[in-house]
Amino acid sequence: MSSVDDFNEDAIEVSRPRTWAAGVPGVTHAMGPAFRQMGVPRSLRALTAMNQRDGFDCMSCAWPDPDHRKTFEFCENGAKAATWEATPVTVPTAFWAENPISELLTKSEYWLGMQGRLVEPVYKPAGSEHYRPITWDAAFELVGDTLRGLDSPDQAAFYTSGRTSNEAAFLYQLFVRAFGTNNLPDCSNMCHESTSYAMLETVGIGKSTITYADFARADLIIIMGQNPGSNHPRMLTALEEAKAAGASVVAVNPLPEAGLLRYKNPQTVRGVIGAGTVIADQHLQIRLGGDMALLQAVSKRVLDAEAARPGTVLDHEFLREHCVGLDELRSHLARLDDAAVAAATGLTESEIDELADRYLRAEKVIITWAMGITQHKKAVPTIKEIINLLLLRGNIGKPGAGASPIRGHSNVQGDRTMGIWERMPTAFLDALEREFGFDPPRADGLDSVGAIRAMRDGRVKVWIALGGNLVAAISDSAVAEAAISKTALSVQISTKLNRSHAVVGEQALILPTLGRTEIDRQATGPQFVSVEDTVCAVHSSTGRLEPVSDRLLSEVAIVSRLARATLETTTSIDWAGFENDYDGIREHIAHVIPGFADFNQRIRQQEGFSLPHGPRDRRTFPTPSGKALLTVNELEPIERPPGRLLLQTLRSHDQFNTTIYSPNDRYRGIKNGRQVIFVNPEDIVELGLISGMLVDVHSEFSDNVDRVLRRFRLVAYPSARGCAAAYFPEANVLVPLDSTAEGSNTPVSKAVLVRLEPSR
Ligand SMILES: Nc1nc2c(c(=O)[nH]1)N[C@H]1C(S)=C(S)[C@@H](COP(=O)(O)OP(=O)(O)OC[C@H]3O[C@@H](n4cnc5c(=O)[nH]c(N)nc54)[C@H](O)[C@@H]3O)O[C@H]1N2
Ligand SMILES: Nc1nc2c(c(=O)[nH]1)N[C@H]1C(S)=C(S)[C@@H](COP(=O)(O)OP(=O)(O)OC[C@H]3O[C@@H](n4cnc5c(=O)[nH]c(N)nc54)[C@H](O)[C@@H]3O)O[C@H]1N2
Ligand SMILES: [Mo]
Repeated sequence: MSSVDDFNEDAIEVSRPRTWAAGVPGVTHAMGPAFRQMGVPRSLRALTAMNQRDGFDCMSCAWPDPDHRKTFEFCENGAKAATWEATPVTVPTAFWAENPISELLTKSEYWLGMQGRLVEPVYKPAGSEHYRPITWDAAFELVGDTLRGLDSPDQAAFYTSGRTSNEAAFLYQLFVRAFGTNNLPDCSNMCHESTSYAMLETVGIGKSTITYADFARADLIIIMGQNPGSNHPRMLTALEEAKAAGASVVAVNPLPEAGLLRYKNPQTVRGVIGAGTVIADQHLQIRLGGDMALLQAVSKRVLDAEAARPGTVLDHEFLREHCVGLDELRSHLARLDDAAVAAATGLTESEIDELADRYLRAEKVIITWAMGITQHKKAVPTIKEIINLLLLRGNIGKPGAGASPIRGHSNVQGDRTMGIWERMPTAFLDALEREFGFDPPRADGLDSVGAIRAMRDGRVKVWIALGGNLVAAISDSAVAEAAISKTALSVQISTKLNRSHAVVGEQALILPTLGRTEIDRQATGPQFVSVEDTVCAVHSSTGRLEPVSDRLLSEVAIVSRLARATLETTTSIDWAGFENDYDGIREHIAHVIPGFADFNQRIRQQEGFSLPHGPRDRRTFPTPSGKALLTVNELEPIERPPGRLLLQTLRSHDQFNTTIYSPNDRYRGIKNGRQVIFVNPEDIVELGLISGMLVDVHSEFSDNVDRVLRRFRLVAYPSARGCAAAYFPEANVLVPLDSTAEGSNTPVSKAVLVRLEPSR
């Protein structure tokens, strides 16, 4: 990013990485910052309401709630997310006159976030260098007039970040489609899109096939490309419980991530004073992008075992009744090249044999995955290989077994269910048409990468974002910033400042909104919203804190008023009614979206409810053939010329996506800085570099544009050989916009070819 960081590279302190992680709060780490920023009463009210049945859903990840919740049902990083939102600090009116946009452009994400909550709508007129306060009415009128003035609705794009509630998301897509476009890019395009594509094609539904309870019933849990210790800390409790019930755990990861190795649960005596629980029984330190080869090699061993002991290894009944493609898969894997597998994975035959043995010994296997799998060029076929391996032994649709993508944003899955997708299926559009009596647009809209291209090329002129920070989150930062700067109007609906407020169109608006922690009062009284977690469970979320300002509007209110300002006379939809009473929105959701019948009644049940899922519940696969598909996927080696490394971008322990809580990454031993690149010590020697020196990181793509990160500190780190790591979002400058995953169009943020040069 071009912004100056507050932490200069000389201040960075490096120490040994941790070998264990704590999942649920130790008082020191989780409660300390909360008490300091919010004061004790507000903190206690916030944190004790988090993930409770009558409280709000934690916004830090999509991990599900267990049936038996504890008083403190949150983790250290959930506490950081809640305090970041619930801070009483607000951006003062004088801020806008004091800080021209050119000044905001020099600030880091950390600095921007620390300015506090946004509390008044602000407007940057054409030709001005400053935002200035504007009334809500004038802001809505401006958006409505601008949208109505476009030549076509397709000249606008409407982004969503995955923190948005079901109710706001449903209303937003309704507004956008009633306006006349399917341009609904979202953060999922950069996240689990590859999962959605691969699973939709193979099992007919792009969502996890397990429930929370399945973890404790599994014999084997394989965690691929995921760092739960930092990004889904409450998952460590589920893994600890699974281990206590006899499961074994395998981690597949180029890094020895703290949470995968050992877990100390601060809510148990053993966790506080003991050595904790060893999480991974086997750690396969795979090369970046090697997973597809590994999965094929394990599936081949399964098929070989069946050939040696016919009738005893595969789940023949399941394969016969529910799957197609076994013969093709068998003949394809018979030709698997062991040397290609070794080169791609960097693993030994015996390591792969051990994993295959574990898989064969287990009756019930869960495979979980996240960004280490989804953000590769070959992410979609890799996930199809996960499905292949599971299907061979019937590990889908039985207790304790299944495919479990672990989603990131707390309601990213629900937003998709509600219709936030640029290519919703015909059945959904038909249902909208029936319910609301207008003809929704049918042509596919733009995804995130497509929207940036369209703004770059002048095809999209209005950019509206319901949350998020797209310029920072997407690849090719320079191109993305230039693209948004070309729009006629950019609108950000946000809780706090970020880079996307500094990268603006000719005119720009910031519309401040209530956060999930806050009480949402409307004409008919306080409202609650709903969310869907990573295992398809839907439950309510009720804000418990006094709003930080009485000038804020809820997301639902903002969307409802945007719709009224844009469409008032053209539809008969009762937008104002929705704002007054969210039950009215849920009533329509119940009619439009399968699985939501009696929504208003069932969401008020204590537990919420679980959405129907054919493969999970009844082994029915809603694919065109009605069967699960075993697929044939060609391995393609990732070329790494001599003197080059493969780089992945990942999250530190003290960030939430583009939000930076602190410059530290405790588990990886980093303090006071983020401009670091982690490289295996033997690679450092081989490259003729010295650990601790400053290097420039150049990516290498065929377009020959020099994309570079300057003055990054080289940190010797026990990564797989040939593989390096740096933090997202800083490293996004390295990835060209057109480098996307095949099929899903997700930016390729993992396994980026780079060259390191000593900084001058
Ligand atoms: N505290 C906190 N929580 C979060 C977030 C956050 O930023 N902060 N973000 C949320 C969001 S939106 C998401 S999507 C999730 C993200 O959760 P994660 O997917 O855990 O996020 P990353 O930090 O990208 O970590 C990627 C992991 O995959 C590994 N990996 C990278 N490449 C490969 C590969 O080729 N093969 C294998 N096997 N492993 C690989 C990396 O070493 C790393 O451990 O977390 C969510 N929760
Ligand atoms: N290189 C690289 N790039 C990546 C990734 C990676 O691993 N590597 N990960 C990708 C992934 S998985 C994701 S999900 C995307 C994330 O992309 P985004 O979802 O666009 O980014 P966030 O950083 O989560 O958005 C944070 C902003 O949302 C706003 N916000 C917070 N809470 C609320 C709320 O309640 N309402 C509203 N309206 N606004 C709110 C705040 O202003 C905050 O600054 O980034 C992707 N980009
Ligand atoms: Mo994500």
